[in-house]
Amino acid sequence: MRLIKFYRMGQLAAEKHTKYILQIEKKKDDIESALTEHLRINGAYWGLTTLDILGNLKAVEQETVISWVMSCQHESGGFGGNIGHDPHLLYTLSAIQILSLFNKTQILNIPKVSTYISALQNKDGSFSGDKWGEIDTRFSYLAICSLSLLNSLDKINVEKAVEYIVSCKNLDGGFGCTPGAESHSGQIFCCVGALAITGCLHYVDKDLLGWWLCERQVKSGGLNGRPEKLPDVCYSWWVLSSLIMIDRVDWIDKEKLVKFILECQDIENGGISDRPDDAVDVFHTYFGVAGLSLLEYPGLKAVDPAYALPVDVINRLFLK
Ligand code: GRG
Repeated sequence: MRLIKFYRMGQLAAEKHTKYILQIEKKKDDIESALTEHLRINGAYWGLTTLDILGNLKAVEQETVISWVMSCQHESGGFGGNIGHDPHLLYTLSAIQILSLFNKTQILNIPKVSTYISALQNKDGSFSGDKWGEIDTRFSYLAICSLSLLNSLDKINVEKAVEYIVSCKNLDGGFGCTPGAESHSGQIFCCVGALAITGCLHYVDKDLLGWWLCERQVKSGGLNGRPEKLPDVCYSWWVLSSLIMIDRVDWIDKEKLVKFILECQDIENGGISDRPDDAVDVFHTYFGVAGLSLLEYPGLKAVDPAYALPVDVINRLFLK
């Protein structure tokens, strides 16, 4: 019955999206590639995870990817966005996630990587993203998710880290990047994700936050990131994963959201964009495909809403 509903509204061009992702690597000279050179490892994570959700990770030359990822590691233990670039928590998580996809985290010097991450925790429990010191709840998520995947959460003060995240909770039930900062769906994903990973979801006011999150759905069926803003496929990840983690996903119209995501596909050349008829990119292709997976669209691997990796990858890591 549910399958019939999905097919009536247009289908996911899964093969086209696979081809689109596989050809990105070959187009190293185009403008998009030049602009994203500094965060290539992050783009690789989004692309490879999308391929895995689509069941096509085998189409990638695993050894080449792994040796390139390892050559992005800095002597401090952290990873840069590309070879020779400075390390940052974002790229360090992407490297760990890529190695997790290929079941290869054991090739890491785990104590060294976790020392790099734990050194970025500040006295109040917050995290800086790199040696330059900016603080943001995104960095709390990056550190907590990375260390959890490496089974090394004991290397940080988890209690303090949670305390800092809770101090960023607002009266509307959402979370911002620092205490008192406006609630935004992206930050909410980071805070709720970090609280889910550390077993601290009891700090979330689930009904209040659920209400704020479900109000992000606009007429077209798409979701926005905060009040009065335009819908964007990326929020099919940030909002939906948060709603699932707090068990309030039934509060939105899922069918309308599926339709919105499918309308953002480039049916001819593959890839998904932020809104219908805009240019596609690898990030929105992940957000669309992963969003559809969270909505239980047929034929896709299930994704873990906190770790942003396929559930089978997470089970393989934790049930070992
Ligand atoms: C592994 C899934 C995963 C994530 C890593 C870096 C990170 C952790 C999460 C980022 C969360 C975040 C802040 C997402 C929002 C990104 C975004 C679209 C910001 C745009 O903000 P505005 O103000 O857009 O330009 P709006 O939509 O509010 O107009």
